[in-house]
Amino acid sequence: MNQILKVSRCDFIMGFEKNGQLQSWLELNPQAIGFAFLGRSNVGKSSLINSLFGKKTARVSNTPGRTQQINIFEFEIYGIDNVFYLFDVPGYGHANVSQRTMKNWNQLMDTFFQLISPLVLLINIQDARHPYQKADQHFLSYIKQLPHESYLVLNKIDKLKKQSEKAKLKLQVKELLPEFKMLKQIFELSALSKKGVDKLEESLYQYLEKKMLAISET
Ligand SMILES: Nc1nc2c(ncn2[C@@H]2O[C@H](COP(=O)(O)OP(=O)(O)OP(=O)(O)O)[C@@H](O)[C@H]2O)c(=O)[nH]1
Ligand SMILES: [Mg+2]
Repeated sequence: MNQILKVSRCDFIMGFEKNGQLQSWLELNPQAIGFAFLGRSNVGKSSLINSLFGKKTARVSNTPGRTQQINIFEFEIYGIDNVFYLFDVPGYGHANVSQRTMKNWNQLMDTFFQLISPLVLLINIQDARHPYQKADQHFLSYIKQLPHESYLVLNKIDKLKKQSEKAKLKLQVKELLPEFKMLKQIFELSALSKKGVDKLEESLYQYLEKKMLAISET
């Protein structure tokens, strides 16, 4: 079996609500290697983070929009001797937040995407039951122009019961691909039942290995 991502340590560093602090951190870490989890509110970002990095890394909630700040963690894994970074980013596409919150969120995101190390993999999580919503389309179009690699994760497949629903998802994904070439891989999984998570773990390990090699060669 191939190596998979097995986290030996994951520690919370800081939660950023304000632009200034976030900017300083990102400027100090231009070569950070790691993963950013991004998606609409409630798609299961925090749940997936917990299933990969340990039970209580991120906060899971029933209230959409709960994660309001960019939380940064540092982690180490078995097999590669280095410190990596994990970014839990608040969900995009909120309907029910104040203008002020929205403005703050937009500013944080602008800073994040302008300064985030290009070695960070952008992991876009969508809901497998209804992927590629308007907000998802905007988001994918936005990250298309960035130098980062990205993955698409379709979460909550445990909720797809019918064969016709699964077939529909396959078709939707196929249509997406030609437009978004920066999507290196697509995963269908359930953060809840863990089905399909192992394939992602394998790929995440390979990603870190590849970036370490790239850095050592420069
Ligand atoms: N059935 C099912 N439920 C899930 C899955 N993943 C997450 N959930 C549920 O979806 C809800 C939202 O999960 P979170 O992990 O908090 O979602 P989030 O994307 O971090 O949400 P925000 O932080 O608000 O942006 C919770 O009730 C989870 O238990 C899954 O794979 N299957
Ligand atoms: Mg969350």
